[in-house]
Amino acid sequence: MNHKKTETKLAQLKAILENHKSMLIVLQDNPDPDAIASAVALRKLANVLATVQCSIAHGGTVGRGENRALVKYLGLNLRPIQQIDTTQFKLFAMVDTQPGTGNNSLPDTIEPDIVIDHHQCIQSTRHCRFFDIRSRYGATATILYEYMQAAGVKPDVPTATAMLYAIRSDTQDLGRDTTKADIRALTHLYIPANKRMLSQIQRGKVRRDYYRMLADALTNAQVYANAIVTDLGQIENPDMIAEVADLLLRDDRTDWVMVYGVSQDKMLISLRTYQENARADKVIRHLVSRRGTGGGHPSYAGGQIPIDKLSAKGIEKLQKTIVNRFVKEVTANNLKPEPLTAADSKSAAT
Ligand SMILES: [Mn+2]
Repeated sequence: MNHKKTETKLAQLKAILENHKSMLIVLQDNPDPDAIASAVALRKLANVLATVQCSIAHGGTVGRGENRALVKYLGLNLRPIQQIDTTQFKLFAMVDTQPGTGNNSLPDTIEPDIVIDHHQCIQSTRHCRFFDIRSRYGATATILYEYMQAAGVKPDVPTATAMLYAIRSDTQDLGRDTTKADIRALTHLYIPANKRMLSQIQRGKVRRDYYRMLADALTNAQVYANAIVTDLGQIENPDMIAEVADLLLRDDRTDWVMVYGVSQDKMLISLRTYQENARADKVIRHLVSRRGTGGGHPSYAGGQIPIDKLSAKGIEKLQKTIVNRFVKEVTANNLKPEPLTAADSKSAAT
């Protein structure tokens, strides 16, 4: 997006902020580094442009070791949205997610005033007072970086570090779904960022049960020609789904991965692909159609299906359906899967 457009947007944003004393910034459930960094950047802008006090809230948990380390480093008080009295706020913002996408927990009755995101723009967002959706951008933090630059606001060291990490993690070090804007933002953020802290965050401590979950995920992984599917079962840490998906995509014979698990009455699904011109965001919407919600980016996407009304058998049936749809969509039909970790596995066809 050109500089002029960012300046226009910034002026609109400022005008909205100026009339308020406080704002609730809502993140996606189980927020990732991009959501966290974008919230911190928006809070900074709100403080500088209009002295607005911000609270940051989300559904789900921050489970991934790296993300917990990031939140700790930022000294951030992320609040569970269920514990927030939303009537205390007159101004609501959403970053890295949009109203009605199914991956955030802002009550449907509240329409956010401000939406800044890099996923495909959805209809309900167009009703909001202010929205800036740049679906080609690799990270929401890149949009916020451009706002800060246009506003002449320098990110402090922790904010710069978080934004740098956000862009690196959403684009996998500029390797997926990246634009020139992301590269420019990352280059500029690199100088002020705390590189040693960044390295420590990326090697954030994990809980002991991480290794058991990982072992289960690998043992359960099934290979369907060029695709791997694995079931994490009931999980306390939904971030694990995305983490395992990234790990499995590194298999040298695989270009599609689907990982799923159950958390808080929802079946959660992550998709990843290496295939050029593939559209993981479209595939996920097909997989969850009429049952849940899904979205994302060309090479990575996620979805969720409510299962609170299903029996254990019903859940099993649902999971089978989703796996079948996925396999049919991305591989040659009628393959018999084989375990990923079986000795000397070549391919399902042999
Ligand atoms: Mn993002």
